[in-house]
Amino acid sequence: MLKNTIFYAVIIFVVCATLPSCGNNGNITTPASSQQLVKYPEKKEMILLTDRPPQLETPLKIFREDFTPNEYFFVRWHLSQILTKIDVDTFRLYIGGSVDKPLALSMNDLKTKFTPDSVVALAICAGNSRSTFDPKVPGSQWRNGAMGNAKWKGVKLKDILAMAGVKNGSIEVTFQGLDRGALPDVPAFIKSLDISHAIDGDVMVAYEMNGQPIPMLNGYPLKLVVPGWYATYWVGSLARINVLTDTFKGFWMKTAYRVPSTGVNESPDSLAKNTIPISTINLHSIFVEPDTSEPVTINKECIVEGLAFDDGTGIKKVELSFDNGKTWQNTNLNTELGKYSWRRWKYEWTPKTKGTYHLCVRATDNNGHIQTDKQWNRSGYARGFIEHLDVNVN
Ligand SMILES: Nc1nc2c(c(=O)[nH]1)N[C@H]1C(S)=C(S)[C@@H](COP(=O)(O)O)O[C@H]1N2
Ligand SMILES: [Mo]
Repeated sequence: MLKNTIFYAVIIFVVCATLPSCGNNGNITTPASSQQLVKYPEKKEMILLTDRPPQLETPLKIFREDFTPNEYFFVRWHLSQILTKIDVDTFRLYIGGSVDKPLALSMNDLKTKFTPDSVVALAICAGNSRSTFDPKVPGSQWRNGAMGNAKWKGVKLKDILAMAGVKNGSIEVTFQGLDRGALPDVPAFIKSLDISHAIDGDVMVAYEMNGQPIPMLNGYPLKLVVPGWYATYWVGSLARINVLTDTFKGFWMKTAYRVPSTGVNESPDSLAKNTIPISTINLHSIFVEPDTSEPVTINKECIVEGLAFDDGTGIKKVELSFDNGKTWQNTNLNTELGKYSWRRWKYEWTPKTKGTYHLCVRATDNNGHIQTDKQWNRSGYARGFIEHLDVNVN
C-alpha cells in the first residue's frame, strides 16, 4: 500500500512538474466542465484531459457517424514515455514464455504468413462517463467520449499462438507495449488474459483501423483487440506476448482496473472487500442527439438518437421515456454492424406542447437484462445506469 502511495506521489509530481494546469488535489485531470480543444499529430480537434500522458476525448457530435474516424478516436495512455515514431522495418512482435518456438514477427510476417481477419468492435475505456458518477470519484473525468467504434484488421491471436506452439500447462498470456514510465520503478503497462480467452478466435492483433494504419497515438503499429472487453486490455504499441504457467501478478491486473467481485456495483458507505479484474463491457445506452445547445421547436420533428452497446450479447431493444421514466416508448434500431459493434437507435419525436421534457434511455440485451437507474463503484468504471437528458421545447 505504502509502495503504491509513493508510486502515485512520484507520478503526480512528475506530471505536475510538466503540466501548468495540473490541480493540487492529486487528480491528474481537467475538470469535466472545461472543454479545451487541442490538435495532436494525426488528430483533429479533441477534448484535452491531460497532456502527459495524452488523454484525449472524442467530441460527442462525432458519434453521429457509425465508425469513429481515426483522427477523432479517443486516446488514453497511462505512462508518460510513449512512442512518437518507430522504424517498422526493424520492429518485431516477440512471442515467448511457455511456447515450443519463440517468435519474432515482422510487420511483413504478420501480413503475409497469416490469414487476415477483421472485426467491427467498440473500444471503450473502463472509465468512460466517469464524470457523471455521483458521488464523484477520482480519475480522469471523461464524459461519454472515451470510446469509439472501428473496423479492425489483423491476425487472430489464436493463429499466432498456434505458430509458436503453446505448451501444456500454460494458463495465461500477457501483453506489453513499447510505452514506459518516466522512472524505472513505474510498473510497465502489462495486461493478461486467460489462455482460453486468448485462443477463443475473437482476440486479434490488429495492424489496421478503419482501413488505415493505426494512428501513432492509438498504438501504431499493433494493437491488441479484445472484442466485448474494456479497452484497458487493448494494449497498444504491442511488442511482447508472453505465455505463462502461472497467474500474472503485475500492478495493472492486481491493483488497478479492478471491480467488486459481485459486479460493478458497490455502495459508497460499504465498499466491497473482494475485487476482481474488470472484464466485459457493461450494457449501456447514451444520447447523441438532440444537441441541447440548439432549440427544439414545438410541432416540428426532432430526431432523438443515440447508441447502445454491451459485451456482444446483443441489443434486443432500446426504450425512451419523455416523462422521467414513468412511461417508455420503443425506438428503432439500425442494422447491426457486428456483434461487438455499438448499435444505433433512433426515435422521431414531434413535441406537441412547450416546456422541459425529462428524457431517459434504457437498453435491454438479448438475455433480457435491462439497464437500471442506480449504479456506483469507487473507481467510476463500467457505467451502465440510465442516462437522462433535459430538453427544452419552445
Ligand atoms: N501500451 C498501452 N496500451 C494501452 C494503454 C496504455 O496505457 N499503454 N491504455 C489502455 C487503456 S486503459 C485504454 S482505454 C485504451 C485506449 O486506447 P486508445 O488510446 O487507442 O483509444 O488503450 C489501452 N492500451
Ligand atoms: Mo481505459
